[in-house]
Amino acid sequence: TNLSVFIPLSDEKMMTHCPLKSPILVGPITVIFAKLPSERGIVKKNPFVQSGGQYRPPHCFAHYKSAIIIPHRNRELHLRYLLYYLHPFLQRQQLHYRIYVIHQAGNGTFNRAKLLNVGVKEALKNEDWDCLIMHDVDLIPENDYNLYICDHRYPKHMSSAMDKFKYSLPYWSYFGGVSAVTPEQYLRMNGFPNTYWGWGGEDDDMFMRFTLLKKTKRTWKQDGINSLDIQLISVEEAQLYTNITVDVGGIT
Ligand code: NGS
Repeated sequence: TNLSVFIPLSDEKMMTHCPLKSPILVGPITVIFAKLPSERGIVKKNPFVQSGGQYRPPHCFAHYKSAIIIPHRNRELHLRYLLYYLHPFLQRQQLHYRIYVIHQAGNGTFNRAKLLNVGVKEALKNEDWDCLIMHDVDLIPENDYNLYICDHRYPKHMSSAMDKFKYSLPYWSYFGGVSAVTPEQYLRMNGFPNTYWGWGGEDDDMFMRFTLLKKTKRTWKQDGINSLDIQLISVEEAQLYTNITVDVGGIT
């Protein structure tokens, strides 16, 4: 007979890549801090976000995989607003992403860069991310044309126009706020310094790792991911983010 048989392709096999430019970007949005959104409310608004704060576009293959790494302690309200705005922002960019919150246990001096090192290390256990986005908890992106993806040639500074700096840079080498490096760039710069306790300086050190100036010139090879010394306390998959708690020790 001339009869043939066929097996229908599963949805996954029929799925194509997302368009190179996401068609659902909206550009600038108005960020307001009126009523604090509830965690449940955010979960409801983001039905495709999976446990651990992970998302893949449901109808197409993402071009880019970005891990968002947020150092954190006692900034629950900031975190809530950030999650409220960040999840939809990343989904409009049609990224495969996961949000990691790195929580510093105890009351010792905060160490942002060390928490970032922990976040990178843990994130790379989950997935071969294309891009690591280092994100302050108190900064909210206002325009989704600012794509949370990496540039393979250079580390990228994402928050180059912040309201508190009148939408320009406080100084030309400013690398703080939000910045993006590929895992390859991260390894090449020996990660981030572990030795900046309390506020300030660590982002300048991170910047210097590429230009190798001043103190960093002497320290970057010894102080980084190769010297990271921490106690991991827990890794939990919350609904809106992966919650990593770590004891980073004290001033050494
Ligand atoms: C510099 C700090 C940076 C900091 C920047 C902006 O002075 O870590 O100010 O700070 N460098 C040193 O302390 C060496 S801000 O205005 O955002 O509070 O990011």
